[in-house]
Amino acid sequence: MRLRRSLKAIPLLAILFSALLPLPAQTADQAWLNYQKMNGWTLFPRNIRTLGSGAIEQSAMRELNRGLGNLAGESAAGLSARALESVSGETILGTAEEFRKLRPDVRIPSDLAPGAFWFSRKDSNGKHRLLIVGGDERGVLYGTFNLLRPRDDKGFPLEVRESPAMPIRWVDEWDNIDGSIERGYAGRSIFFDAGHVRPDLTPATEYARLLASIGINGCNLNNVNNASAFFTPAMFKQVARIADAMRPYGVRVSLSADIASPQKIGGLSTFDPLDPTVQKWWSDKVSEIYRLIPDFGGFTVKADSEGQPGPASYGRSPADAANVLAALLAPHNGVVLYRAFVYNHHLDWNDPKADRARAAYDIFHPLDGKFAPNVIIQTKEGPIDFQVREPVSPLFGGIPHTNQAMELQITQEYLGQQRHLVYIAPMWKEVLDFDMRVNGASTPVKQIISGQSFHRPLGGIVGVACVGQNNWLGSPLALANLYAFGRLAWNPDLNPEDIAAEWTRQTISSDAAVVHTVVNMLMKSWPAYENYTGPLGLQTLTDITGSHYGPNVEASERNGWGQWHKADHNGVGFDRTAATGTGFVGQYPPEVAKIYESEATTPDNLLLFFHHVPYTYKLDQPGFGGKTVIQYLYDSHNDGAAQAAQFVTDWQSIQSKLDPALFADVLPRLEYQAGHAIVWRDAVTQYFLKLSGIPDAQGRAGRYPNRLEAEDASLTGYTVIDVNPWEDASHGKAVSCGESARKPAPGGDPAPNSALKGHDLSRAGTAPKESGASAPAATHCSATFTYTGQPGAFNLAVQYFDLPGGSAQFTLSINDRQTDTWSASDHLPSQRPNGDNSTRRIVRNLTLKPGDTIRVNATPDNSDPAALDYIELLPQPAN
Ligand code: GCW
Repeated sequence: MRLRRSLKAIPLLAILFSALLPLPAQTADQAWLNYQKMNGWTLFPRNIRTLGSGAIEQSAMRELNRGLGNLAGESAAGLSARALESVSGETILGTAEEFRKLRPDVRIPSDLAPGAFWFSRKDSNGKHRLLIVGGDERGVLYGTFNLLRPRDDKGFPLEVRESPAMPIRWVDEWDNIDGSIERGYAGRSIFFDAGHVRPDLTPATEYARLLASIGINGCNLNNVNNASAFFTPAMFKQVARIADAMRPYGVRVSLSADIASPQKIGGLSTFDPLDPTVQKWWSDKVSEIYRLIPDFGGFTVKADSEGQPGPASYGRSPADAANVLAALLAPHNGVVLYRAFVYNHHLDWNDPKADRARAAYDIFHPLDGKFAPNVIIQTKEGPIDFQVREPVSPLFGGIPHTNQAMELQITQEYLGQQRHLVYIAPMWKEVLDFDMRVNGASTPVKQIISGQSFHRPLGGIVGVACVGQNNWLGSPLALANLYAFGRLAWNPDLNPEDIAAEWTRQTISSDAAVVHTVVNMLMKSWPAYENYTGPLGLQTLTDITGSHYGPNVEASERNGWGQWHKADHNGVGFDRTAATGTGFVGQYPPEVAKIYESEATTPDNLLLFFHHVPYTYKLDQPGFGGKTVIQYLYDSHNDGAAQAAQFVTDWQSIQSKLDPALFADVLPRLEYQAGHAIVWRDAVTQYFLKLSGIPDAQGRAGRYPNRLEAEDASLTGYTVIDVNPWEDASHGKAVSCGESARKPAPGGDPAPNSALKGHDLSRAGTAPKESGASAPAATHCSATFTYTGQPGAFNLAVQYFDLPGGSAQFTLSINDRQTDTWSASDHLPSQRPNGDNSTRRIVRNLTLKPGDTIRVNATPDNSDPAALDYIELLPQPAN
């Protein structure tokens, strides 16, 4: 699909050239800037000119011409006469200042702020005139993109005036200098490769276009971990090329800075921010950068966090470190985004007062008012780490004399890593709208970070995007998150559902049924994911010391990382109250603290974040059905998995209206998600069934009547293994072919990028060693099951583990007749069979009678031992 779309958009010569290149460069058309799709939506006079000659204004004009190109192409094919007529006249673009100077005859608003725009369409003397006026050049560009955006049925407005809600609207990329991306799920970096900036930066320009189209004005290019390698003269020169590539779209670049750089790469004996030689080092670096990149945005800092060094090594505070950098950046209009993600990752799980959630407030609240005017404290939206649901970080209410930005994660680290459909905007919206009640007054978080509540000059929102070479975010529907992030950064009052519709019209189709269905899928996706991963404030019950992907309930206990849920035989949840818990609740302003302090008033969807309750605690709030906590856990996981299955049906229901390539790209992703949601459902419900000893009133947890377990089958070559964690396999066991032939990755099973993050896996205690099996390696294995049920027609699910490092082959035969064959060639996390890689293959329309044999034949490949969990007979849908 990517190839096909981009080919449509580029001229013939480029097609000829591109045939010689290995891969077509990705373009903004693959996301939402596809004017072919938006064709005919916006009619504007074709005679276009700009009053200024600046690069950004020229980009605006180019953008209109692109849109027009499509319009012209379409005209022959049937624009109505009226529509054609309406495009005669003139379109004029310019900043307010340019209009005042060059076109004093034209009346424009007198008070457009930077980034703001006004456009108006008028008839005068029988001619149409479209004016696009910006508070500055960026405003002209933002107005242009706004004009080109397809709207709902209300049609094209005659006049629009908007301004951005907050000055900082940035994306962060966690790109490493070698081209890998921490928490990136869409391939390699578009900026860096093998220690250099890539020669072809067309994708960087296309990315800037995408960002500008939603009003994003900054991009921090590199990972906050291990940033010092970027601070060399050679690298600055290369980064300047990226700045050049993005500048025409008004996107300023910035860099993550490693506080220890003066020592790590500067050869100094110290990195104490208050040491004069250290300050001189930074000063030289800042001068060097601005010589090359005059509009450089500034530095993002992760310090004293997860193994990254920081000022604490010298007894200095974050304010000391931030202010030193800020003083150097200030003359250039640069800023420091100092991250509040600072916590001790060697906490004692047995200490009832230890609480990672407290860290940001404990560290930064006492520093309120001590930061320089161009420092912005960048705080993750919740107090832990981008979990499926967290309360809003109390720090937003705790530093009223400090500039603040909220950090959100667009890349779906804990939200299914772009393999699961999760539209995050509804979650962001809840956070942005949350009223902190600072000093007993209305202080919604969106107004705090915009600077409005406490009259701060700076503030904003930062989205960790981690785009890569594979269609920006990997999965086509995941792009709705990048789009929604920008739209909410521009205007946090927008409604996520409207944004979803807007995105769908631009990206997929404006057909009413398509918009309805896709929006419905998007809106249901976060609740579904929350339901099957970690409801009631439990957070994503994943392997928090490893992949952050599949289920691993036990991983969030007994480790130093503080992402705990404190489940035991009697109850579950983390007591963070002031009265009996860690006191975290006391960090909120009194009105909010009062709500969270009591079980009864804490919203049920956050209950277990704040309180430890017995499994039999009744959830009385609307929507929770008066269920006990344990029954709600069982029900929500079943509901979530059912909803994931429904996404497949929803998508199929609009097949005839979809671009076939898009349909075919998305369908298997949704099918995979539906299968993985079952893995999640079973893992979490089995786990809590065993721990609590309380059965599921509906009898589902731990009981799988239609399953035939691989360990009970007649096995040739296969050996029975314990899966770890046990809850990731049906009854804790699976079979594995050629165990001894496997070469696990050295050091066991680290998290992707764990070396970069500095996650201390030795402390985790959850990464089991490989079994030291010494049996000779099998090259083929089979598991044979005998069907004993009623004759009938079935779909059959084969649940196997698709390990990385090899493509195991599977075949399914009924009575020795092969009915399906496939290879396990996905690239899922983890080197061992577990919930990260447990995968479902559905074979449809089988007829079975008693005595039939069902055989799974498997051939392992390299480090993929073709491990198998079970087969399951699914009743066939009526049709
Ligand atoms: O979410 C966690 C991630 C790390 C990340 C860290 C952070 C860049 O697991 O990969 O490191 O947060 O935000 O600094």
